[in-house]
Amino acid sequence: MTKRALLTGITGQDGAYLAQLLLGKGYEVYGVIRRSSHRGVEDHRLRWLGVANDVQLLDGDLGDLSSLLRIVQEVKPDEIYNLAAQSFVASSWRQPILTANITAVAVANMLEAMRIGAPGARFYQASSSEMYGLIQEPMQSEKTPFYPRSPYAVAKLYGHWITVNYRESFGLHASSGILFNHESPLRGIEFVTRKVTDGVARIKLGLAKELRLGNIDAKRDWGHARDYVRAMWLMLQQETPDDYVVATGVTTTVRDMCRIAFAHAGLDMEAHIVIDPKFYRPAEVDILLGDSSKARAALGWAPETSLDQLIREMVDADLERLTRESGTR
Ligand code: NDP
Ligand code: GDR
Repeated sequence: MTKRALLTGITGQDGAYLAQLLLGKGYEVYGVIRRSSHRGVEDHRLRWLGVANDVQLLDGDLGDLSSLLRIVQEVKPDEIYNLAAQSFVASSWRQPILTANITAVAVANMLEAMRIGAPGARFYQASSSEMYGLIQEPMQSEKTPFYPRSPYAVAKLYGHWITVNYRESFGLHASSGILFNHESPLRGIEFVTRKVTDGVARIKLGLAKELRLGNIDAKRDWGHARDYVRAMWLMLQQETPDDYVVATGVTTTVRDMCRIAFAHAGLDMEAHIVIDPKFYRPAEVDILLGDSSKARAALGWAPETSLDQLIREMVDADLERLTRESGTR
């Protein structure tokens, strides 16, 4: 029997890589797409991976329970991956209520839609290392206490706990992946890695002179999205639902990540970076470093891409795209 997977957030970075992975495994892949999104622009990631014609997109919005119920009843999915969110931390201070509605409360919408429409399905919730916030332990595992530092992280905590609660209350096969930062050439341009690789490519091609950044002393545990969606799938293949940290176990400053990008393009970083307080956040997460030993042991998961390889791949992709777009060669 062909398995059916339903993805929210299919037009985002992880949705695109996960759709590609699942199609490769022979799944029928369905994705929720909001009409307020401009199709053609918003599914550019699926096109970049060459899978846009192989997925079936259905109108819906995470904030609209009726649309989710209809979709779940129509698709009858075996697996549901809830990836949709207002996912940009900096925006969550500017749009705290929207962030709460979509990143927090709407997780209950998706769980309710599954409980009513497809109670036998398996559910994945996209939880986040941002939930650790103000760090309580040098390496963060499933047992580390949470201390959220942004409206986004507060919202993700609700999503995390409502998933655990539905598992414990209703016996649903619901798992939560506490994923540390993961990036790719398909990363949104507002996130720091992509902002840097796009900026470096622009400077290299003479399209820009400087790159304005905020707190470059922040440290993150960065991996490749392609590796991380594999962990999502593995979680739903387990007999028993559970929560897992997914991380590389290496932390790097934004400054050193920039160093990799500038060096790869043969540019002098000090000559181009400008620190702009506009990009400082009201409260910062200074450092994240994940302990993914549980996922490694129970799922047999391990990351396959180093930060060096990841950033070089992103710089190359941005150079290629901008060269094409600007007609520079
Ligand atoms: P993106 O920001 O790239 O994608 C977010 C997706 O959510 C988009 O497809 C967007 O659709 C969709 N979406 C937003 N609002 C709604 C809505 N109201 N109804 C339906 N869909 C909506 O995120 P990523 O792919 O990077 O991340 C996937 C998930 O994992 C998110 O929940 C994120 O918070 C979480 N996460 C991400 C990490 C990372 O490092 N990437 C780490 C840990 C957790 P549209 O195209 O229409 O805007
Ligand atoms: P993050 O990712 O907030 O960790 O959330 P982001 O790339 O936005 O920031 C990482 C760190 O870089 C610092 N920084 C800047 N960030 C941005 N975006 N722009 C800048 O100019 C800049 N300068 C410095 C930030 O202050 C921060 O410390 C991501 C998202 O994908 C979440 O959805 C996800 O849950 C977490 O990762 C894990």
